[in-house]
Amino acid sequence: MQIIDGKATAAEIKKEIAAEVEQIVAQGGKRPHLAAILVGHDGGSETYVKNKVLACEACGFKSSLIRFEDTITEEELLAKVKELNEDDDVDGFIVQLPLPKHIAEQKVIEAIDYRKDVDGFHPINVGRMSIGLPCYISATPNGILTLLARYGIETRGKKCVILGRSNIVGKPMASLMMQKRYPGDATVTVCHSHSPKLKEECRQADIIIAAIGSPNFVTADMVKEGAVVIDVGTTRVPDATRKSGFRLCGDVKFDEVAPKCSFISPVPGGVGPMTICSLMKNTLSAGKKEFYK
Ligand code: L34
Repeated sequence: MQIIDGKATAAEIKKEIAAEVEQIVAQGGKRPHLAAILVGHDGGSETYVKNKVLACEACGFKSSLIRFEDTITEEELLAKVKELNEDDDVDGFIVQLPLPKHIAEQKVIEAIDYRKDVDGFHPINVGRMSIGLPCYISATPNGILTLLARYGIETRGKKCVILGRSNIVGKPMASLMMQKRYPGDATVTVCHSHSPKLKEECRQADIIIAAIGSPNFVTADMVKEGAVVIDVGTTRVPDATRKSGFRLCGDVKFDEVAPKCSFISPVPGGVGPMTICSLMKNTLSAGKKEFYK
């Protein structure tokens, strides 16, 4: 069994990005600039956005963090999105999700200029991704593809079961794993809360990608000997023994599942750091105007 080290892989890639940025700047090019909008004080979002700002520093990017209280109106948020769309210094930006309930997330996502949508959430990027055109690919699925490739994990003709059908992970993951190239060419099954034979599907899987946000959902009896298991879950569960009062829990019951796996990604230190690293790659592409002028 081999543990997939997302933290180390992300660190390596950030070094590669930083080297490229220094080269761009040395040749008189522009330092990529990522802006992030954070609304409210959700604990997870605070941590993830802080990690994104730190990653920008590690890559040699300029970053701007724009904070609003959760009392902000939808109109005010949309006005900020418009301002960032029109700011020539900003190469790409994100609006960290989730947003407060009184704001329509989809409306905000669609207000972002797709040429600056480094999250890859805009329907134009989602559509282009699904037919294999150059575009921003959403960070979590792209981070998972990078891990599969860097660890040389075979995906061609493999049965891949994806647990969860969210717009930011499950759906794009399914479309990428079935794309006609490596990593991809897999036979993909998407399971969710209404799938009657979820356990049986998992037991037949060569690759399981768990993205349901349900702590310890995947147990040893659901995993075939030699399977590859990727854990996308990051749920905060109360833990009185920790200074923070919580610990991060994946969707996979790691201790009992790991011994059966050929490869497994841990939580923390697996997919999370790769999500941030993929956002950095997209920001570099945005700075270079790689996909859109
Ligand atoms: N707009 N909203 C937007 N873009 C995104 O790409 C995200 N996502 C998801 C939530 N909302 C978003 C993230 O940034 C999830 N996500 C994310 C990013 C980073 C980490 C986890 C999720 C991460 O760094 N995880 C670390 C542990 C961090 C901790 O200590 O809590 C890990 O090792 O898994």
